[in-house]
Amino acid sequence: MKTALITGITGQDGAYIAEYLLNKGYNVLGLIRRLSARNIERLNYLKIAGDVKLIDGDITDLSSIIRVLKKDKPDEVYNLAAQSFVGTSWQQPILTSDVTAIGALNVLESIRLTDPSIKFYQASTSEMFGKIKEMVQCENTPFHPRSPYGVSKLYAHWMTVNYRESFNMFACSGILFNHESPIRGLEFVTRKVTNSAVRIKLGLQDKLYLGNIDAKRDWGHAKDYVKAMYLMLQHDKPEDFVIATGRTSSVRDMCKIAFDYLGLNYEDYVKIDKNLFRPAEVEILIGKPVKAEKYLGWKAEITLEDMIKEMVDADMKRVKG
Ligand code: NDP
Ligand code: GDR
Repeated sequence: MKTALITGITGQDGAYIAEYLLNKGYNVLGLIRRLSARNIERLNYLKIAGDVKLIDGDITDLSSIIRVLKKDKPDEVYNLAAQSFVGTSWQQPILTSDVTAIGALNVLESIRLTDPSIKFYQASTSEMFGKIKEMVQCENTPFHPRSPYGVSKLYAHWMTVNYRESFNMFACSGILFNHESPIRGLEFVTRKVTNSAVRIKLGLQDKLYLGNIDAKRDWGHAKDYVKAMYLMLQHDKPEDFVIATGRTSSVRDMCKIAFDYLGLNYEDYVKIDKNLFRPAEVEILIGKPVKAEKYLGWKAEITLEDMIKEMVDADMKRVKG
């Protein structure tokens, strides 16, 4: 039986990869930081909280990671922990760098010091492409991050590549484009829209305030994307992969899907709040997941339409109680 350690297990992707690995027969460990109230709603939502072992630790604290690696001896480490909200990264750039950049280095260094044969997955992001240099982005597209979050992720990405090249570690960087689900955080735009559309439909809210609704993203489903993480660590050699759907849609298009599904016209409810615009925007992203398809046999399966409808249905259930 293989053992996997997931940092960020309480987040969206952490919960889905935990579920996926449990179904594959893994012993699943999750690093969980100390909070005044335990935050395991997503693990509860997927009904797996009792099936994973949660271990206290924080990726900004090297010794806590070393301790768990020494004691529990995982075969694979999925480093998903991060300050992952782009908007907050301008308000808290130093914390974002400590967690999202140096945190990843702490995990890599802990592996190097304890057992360099442990396989490592780094949660890299399409935000590293930022101000895009090619219309469609692949593994060879040059980077130009546009936020402290993107810069921090780029540092972690290059450290992953560097540890692979320097110490021959099985370290992979998955460059994942946006992926969402019913357990996406409420601050991210898809879930903000599905939750608000439901509340508007039920008469609990009048308007939905958004920032730049002309921004375009390549949106997939988290359930599809965690499979790619697993496949990267089973590949015969450590490499980096772009994971995307290959289709881009605007925030406006996504609003239309959610509101239409509820029989509402989004234009009657969506208002623009200039304060929600970002200091530097990533206008458009579209990924080209050809390498993942060729070498991992991976392809996105769930469409944006089906995913948004699933999110609306889940929010309707939650809001109605
Ligand atoms: P979430 O924000 O949902 O989850 C982040 C996780 O990191 C949470 O479990 C959080 O714990 C944990 N965390 C934060 N700080 C620390 C810390 N100091 N020590 C230990 N754990 C910490 O993110 P997602 O699940 O959406 O994303 C997973 C990863 O993938 C992130 O690294 C993100 O940047 C990256 N990514 C995400 C994409 C997406 O579209 N979702 C696309 C590309 C990359 P807590 O619950 O206590 O806050
Ligand atoms: P992103 O996701 O920044 O791409 O990062 P987010 O959903 O926050 O924004 C997507 C786009 O929507 C625009 N937008 C708004 N965004 C939010 N959150 N709230 C709004 O009101 C709003 N109005 C318009 C944004 O300006 C942006 O263009 C996500 C995170 O999961 C990262 O961790 C991950 O690395 C990337 O996806 C890939």
